[in-house]
Amino acid sequence: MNNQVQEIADGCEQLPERFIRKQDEEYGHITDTGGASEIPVIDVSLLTSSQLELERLKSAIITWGCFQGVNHGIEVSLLDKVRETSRLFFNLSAEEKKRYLREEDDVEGYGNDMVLSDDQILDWTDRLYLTVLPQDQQKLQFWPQNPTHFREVVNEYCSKLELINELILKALARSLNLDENCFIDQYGTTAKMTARFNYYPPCPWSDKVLGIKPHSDGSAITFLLQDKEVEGLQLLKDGQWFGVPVVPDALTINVGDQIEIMSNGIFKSPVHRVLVNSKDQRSTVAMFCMPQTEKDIGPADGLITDDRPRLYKNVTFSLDFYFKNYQQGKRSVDACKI
Ligand SMILES: O=C(O)CCC(=O)C(=O)O
Repeated sequence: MNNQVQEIADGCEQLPERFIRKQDEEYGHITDTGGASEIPVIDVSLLTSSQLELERLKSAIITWGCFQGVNHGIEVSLLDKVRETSRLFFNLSAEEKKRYLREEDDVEGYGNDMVLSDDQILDWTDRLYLTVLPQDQQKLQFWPQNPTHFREVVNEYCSKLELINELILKALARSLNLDENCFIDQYGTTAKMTARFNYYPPCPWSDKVLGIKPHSDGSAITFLLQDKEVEGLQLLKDGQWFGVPVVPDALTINVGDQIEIMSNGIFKSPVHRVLVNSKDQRSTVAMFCMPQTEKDIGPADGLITDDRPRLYKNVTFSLDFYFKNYQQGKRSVDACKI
């Protein structure tokens, strides 16, 4: 198992080779950036009542695969508690954090990249990865006991996200003139939510590393609670990288590969990456909502027509399948195309 990036960053005089990114292998030789993006800000509270907001949501997801959700109903004090809880965990001593270390061949727990090949480039980040829903699948041996309120805060946050997730899935279906339960029905009754607490230490060689390599998410919907001050997330659109600004109190919400498949490619699961900062640390909390991993999903019947034939096979999204593609810099969803 590698040393944690936080430890490497603390005592590092030379950048270890394994972290040096190969720009020419990252999604087609893209070197320039499109600057700050204009990712639409969507009022989540209007999605059940306003046709205009629904149209704006549809356009945001078709164009960017992503939006900044405001008026989502989660109190700012809870968002702050989630950030604080994450910060307190990463501030623990290396020894204490290692009590929650993931196993070598699994993602769940504290650690960094699973190394699947000798030439794999490592991400400049440490993470705590947990299954949060359904609650009976939580592996509590990986849940920090310090800070003591960790579990309570995370459970409260994810029960609120569950409601927003349902609202958005229904809104996405309605925006395509489908029955509003069309995507939710594919979820089945026990949907899954996983959490990734990301910590990016400052890196003196910030232009030579990536916090997270380019990838799309294997989820249906992802909710990202961004750092309040430090930016770093970028989205790939039309061959250019665009920075995703921090919008106060917003959740940055993107669709993942499973919605791309269910929508028969109308909605795009965006490729994104994370840059790191040379002076400031950054931390974020990503929550991935998806059907259970053994659940078969496919394009909605109502979206397969003579003009738009089925573009994807029916698939189950296993973690192995996802992470193999991720580490090779490939979108899993592209492997599902017919
Ligand atoms: O930290 C971020 O800004 C993005 C995190 C992310 O893409 C992920 O955890 O998959």
